Amino acid sequence: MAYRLYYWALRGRGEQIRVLLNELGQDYEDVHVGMKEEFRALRSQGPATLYFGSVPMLEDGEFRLSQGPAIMNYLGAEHRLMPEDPRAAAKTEAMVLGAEDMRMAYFRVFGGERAAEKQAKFLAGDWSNRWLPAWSGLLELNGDTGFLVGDSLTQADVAVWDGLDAILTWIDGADFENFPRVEDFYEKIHSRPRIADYLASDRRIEKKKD
Ligand SMILES: N[C@@H](CCC(=O)N[C@@H](CS)C(=O)NCC(=O)O)C(=O)O
Repeated sequence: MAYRLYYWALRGRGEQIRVLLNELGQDYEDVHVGMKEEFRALRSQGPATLYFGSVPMLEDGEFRLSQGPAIMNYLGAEHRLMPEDPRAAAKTEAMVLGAEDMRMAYFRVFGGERAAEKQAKFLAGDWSNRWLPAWSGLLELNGDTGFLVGDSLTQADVAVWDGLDAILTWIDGADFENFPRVEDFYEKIHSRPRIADYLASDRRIEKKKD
């Protein structure tokens, strides 16, 4: 049975899951939950449907899973992208969570009052001094295989790619200057055939601000 992904009709926290399902060649139903009545109805079903009243939620038959990073790790484990070695597996999970932390940092400056000012501060601060050096250093520590853990794709690569892509897309002036490793990584994941096909397809949610 095909997976069913419940999320808004936005990229947001759902997009990394869509990209991963495409990379895995899995069929899925992309359920675009309306942000008002539909979401309220789903949430009113309680934790059996949405553990914590939030989306994304993945349905795999009878099994329902909440929390974006947990969904990424589940799909990675189910489709054998997740390394078997416990330390490598833990590192992979840590990087999926790192991508989520980076996403939260960008959500905080995404819109609202003084967005341009906050975004400029983010680019000069955490983007340049924290996130780019971290991903670059982790790629180097992993022996420049082009992946974050080991020598093949894990769900962490997709999670991080998506976080980087969101920042490049939505924050004017964001780039990879002085971080060629991160740029190479971004391009390499972007051009994987199934991912490139998905990104060029009309299933990819268009660029628009909510
Ligand atoms: N840590 C959670 C955060 C989930 C979350 O905050 N989702 C937002 C949408 S991006 C949501 O459902 N907001 C509605 C609400 O909390 O009422 C995850 O990664 O899934």
